[in-house]
Amino acid sequence: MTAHFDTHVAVADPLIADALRHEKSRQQDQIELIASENIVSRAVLDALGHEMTNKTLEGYPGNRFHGGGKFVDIVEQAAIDRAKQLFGCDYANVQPHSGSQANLAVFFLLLKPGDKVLSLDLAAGGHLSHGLKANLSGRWFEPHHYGVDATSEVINYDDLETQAAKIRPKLIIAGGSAYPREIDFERMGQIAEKVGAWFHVDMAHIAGLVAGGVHDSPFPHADIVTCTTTKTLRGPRGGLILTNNEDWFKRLQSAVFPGVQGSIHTQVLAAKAICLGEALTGEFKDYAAQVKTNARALAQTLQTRGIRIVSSGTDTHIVLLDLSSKGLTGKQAEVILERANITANKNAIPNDSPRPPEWVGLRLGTGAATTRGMKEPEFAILGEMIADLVEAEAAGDSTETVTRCKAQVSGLCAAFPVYL
Ligand code: DSN
Repeated sequence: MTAHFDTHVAVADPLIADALRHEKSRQQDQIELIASENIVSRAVLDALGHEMTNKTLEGYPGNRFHGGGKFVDIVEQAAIDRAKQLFGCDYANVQPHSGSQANLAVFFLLLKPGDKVLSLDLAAGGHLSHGLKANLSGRWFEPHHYGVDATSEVINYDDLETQAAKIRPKLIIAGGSAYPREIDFERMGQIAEKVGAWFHVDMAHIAGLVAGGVHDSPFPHADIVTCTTTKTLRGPRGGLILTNNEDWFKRLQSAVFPGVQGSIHTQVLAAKAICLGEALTGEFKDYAAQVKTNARALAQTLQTRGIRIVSSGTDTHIVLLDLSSKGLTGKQAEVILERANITANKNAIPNDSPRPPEWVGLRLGTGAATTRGMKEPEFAILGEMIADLVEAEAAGDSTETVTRCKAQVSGLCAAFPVYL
């Protein structure tokens, strides 16, 4: 947090200053294993608190509806150029306020109300913006979902092909929030082509792994790609849309603005440009590789301790635990971990209950703790602690284990500070 924080916010609004201060300490004192989180650089933080936030602008660089935009133009053009370079594509829209809004703009571009969409089932790791009934995407379009193989818990592309041929969707979506395995974008692109569907990849969770070259790129297989700049890409809250299709791109600009958004979050554009620049460095490639290595180390430790890992492992930053054999729900595990200052979230696993309180999954992710500098030995320690906590809670007596793990977490947090 910048130096003026303590004075300006504390004077203007003590309630909020206090909450901000506590949140900052919480981030230092807890180990973050929520798979969608990360720790942005100081440069990204500074941009988010910059006076650029005062600037109202609509439109695109060189073609704005308001005056005074020449410096935002520089920022937006840099973000566009860096996104294209990073992901190897011809066109980028860097304005979406979130991943869900990026997806909404894609639907606005490609679909009419009632069109069929085929996406990964939420319980198999999909995302709510891909056709959940409670989301606009599930109300305005006709959602169909593919799952994972009952035994391997990995997408069965032959089954997907059969299903797609039967449904004939207008759009096939790959990606989600809790799918731990590498997605075969080439095969999915072939399936989409065969059934006459467009192929949309939402790489929100894995964008940093793609950027770092440790996960296959959706290009050239996807027609259109969305992502967030948070998560493994380690940037501000916001979205991107990428494509190689020039005809679409012109319409896509209008689909984002004025289609689903108004004015730009100008300061976020600056933060996005910075994060995309950071992701182009060799240092980021090393980071992305370490994220994957750490996830494997965590999964291996937990597996050795008898906790079932959905799909028997991971190819990404995500490790999804099935706690049913331990007799715990995901929520119970989330609570016991948090008492020891480890944060994670309950999650559905394939064929889980439709009721979130009954879910038996716990989702872990390695992005944030890897940014703190933790490597395989620390992730092995974390795995042991998680297994200890789960077992103690299942046995009905976790007090001592919580106290011990909390002290261990405190040591790790001191050795690996969030900001140096
Ligand atoms: N989709 C939610 C998650 O994965 O946690 C938020 O990004």
